[in-house]
Amino acid sequence: MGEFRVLEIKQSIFADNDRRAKELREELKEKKVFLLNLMSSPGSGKTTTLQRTIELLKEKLQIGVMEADIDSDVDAATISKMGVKTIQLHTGGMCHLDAGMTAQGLAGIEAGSLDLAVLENVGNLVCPAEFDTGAVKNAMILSVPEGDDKALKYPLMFSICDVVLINKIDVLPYFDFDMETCRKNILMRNPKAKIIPISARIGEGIKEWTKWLEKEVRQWQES
Ligand SMILES: Nc1nc2c(ncn2[C@@H]2O[C@H](COP(=O)(O)OP(=O)(O)O)[C@@H](O)[C@H]2O)c(=O)[nH]1
Ligand SMILES: [Mg+2]
Repeated sequence: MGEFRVLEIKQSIFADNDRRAKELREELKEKKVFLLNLMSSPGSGKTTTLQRTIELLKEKLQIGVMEADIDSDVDAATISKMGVKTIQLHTGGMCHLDAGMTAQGLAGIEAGSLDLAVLENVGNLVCPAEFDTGAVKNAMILSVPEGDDKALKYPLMFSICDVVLINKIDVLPYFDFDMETCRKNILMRNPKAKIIPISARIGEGIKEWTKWLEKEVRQWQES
């Protein structure tokens, strides 16, 4: 049998991406642009939460949104109606965004003039957690119908998130979802996680979330 080398491609992909993500964060710092990476399963409420967030913050912050999707522009069409800069990023089948793709999106949206750029990542609890996008903070949404045990099943996603929004609390009476169990499971994965129960539908909790976000943006810009 001939000799051959084994190349650990995955590791080199991650190392390259981590380097690019670090550079991107430094560029964002210089330009005083805060990048939020918003992740969740499909249908947990990323786009709806963004709509509520934009309503409360668009008079205070210049906001731009990057809508990542495998192949559609439904969410970009929804968000662009809110009167903020919007761009659709087609990943061409990829289940996540990496730092290079995010940098292309930021250039496409001319993010230099923004206070807050939001990346709505591809709906998936696995792949997006593995790739640092260069974001200043990672947020994820877990919705009530998905169950209170998700942090046990997707440990990496919960461990890399700074904030977890528990969405769709308006439907709590109809699901076997225990808020305290959910909190306990999240904090077991990530004791530092900020947890905010919300309903993007009726607006509950959105003020607390936007207050947290605005404070983080100001801190990033002033530090
Ligand atoms: N009952 C309820 N439905 C919600 C809430 N937030 C979003 N939805 C619904 O959940 C579905 C998926 O929401 P969407 O924002 O598109 O999720 P995304 O795929 O994560 O962007 C839509 O039918 C929304 O109207 C909520 O707080 N409560
Ligand atoms: Mg969406």
